[in-house]
Amino acid sequence: MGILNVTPDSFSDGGEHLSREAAIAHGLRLLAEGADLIDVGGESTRPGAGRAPEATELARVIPVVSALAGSGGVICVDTMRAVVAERAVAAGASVINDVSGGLADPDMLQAVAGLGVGYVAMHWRGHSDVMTSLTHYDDVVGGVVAELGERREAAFAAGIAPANLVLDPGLGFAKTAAQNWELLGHLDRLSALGQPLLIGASRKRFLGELLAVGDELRPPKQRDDATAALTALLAAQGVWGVRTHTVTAQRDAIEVAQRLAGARATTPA
Ligand code: PMM
Repeated sequence: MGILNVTPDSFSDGGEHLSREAAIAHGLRLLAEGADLIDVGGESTRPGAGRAPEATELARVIPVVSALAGSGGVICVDTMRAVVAERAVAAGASVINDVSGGLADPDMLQAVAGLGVGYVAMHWRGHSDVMTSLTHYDDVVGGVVAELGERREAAFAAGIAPANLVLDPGLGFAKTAAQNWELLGHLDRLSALGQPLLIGASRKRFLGELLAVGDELRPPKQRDDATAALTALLAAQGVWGVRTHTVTAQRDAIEVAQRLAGARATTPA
């Protein structure tokens, strides 16, 4: 899933694709590099960010979705708003990626059920301006499994088909770096929820902390090799997808993981 942030302030690429033309060109580039889905977002969720007004989000996202629809890739829209989801699907999107898992907008789950499209429900505890204060868990893996399980039940109760639901632990959303690693180390417990998993690790701060020199974090654009290393390990565990800023390296990582899994599955002569 290639990331197309049409925002002035996303943490690693804010402002780079804010003009409609630049956004469309970047989306086409991600598809040419082999992305299966393009995730178009018009609202930054970096820690501390405030909400973008609905009209602003619509103005950023809808023209880009319309232009990319029919280009061969699946268009996904990263939004917490039911109205944006409805307008995006009318413009050609077929998956909604909701970082709040239906918690931010009480109309979202019903809207997605009515649209009959794919839905990514991410684990979330509150908006970006407060999420760094929401990192208390007795057991982060157990807590995220329980809370994501509740979102899965709410999605099913609203009428979203099980085949249309993907779950995401929401790395960095109300989680510390150590908690992100703990979740990544126990994905089998998230898989036990019975839905495909999407993982968004690309360029995130916990990778910058891992690769820091002294107090100096590795800058976001120098976290791509670590992102690809993680992608290979995630692909080996059978995750459904990775949400990423760079596509070629992730495709290569997935090829390596799949080829190795194939070799393991064959019995030596
Ligand atoms: N991370 C960001 C935004 N949207 N959606 C899902 N499903 N999972 C994520 O981990 C996720 C997301 C923040 O990253 P960005 O600013 O690079 O888009």
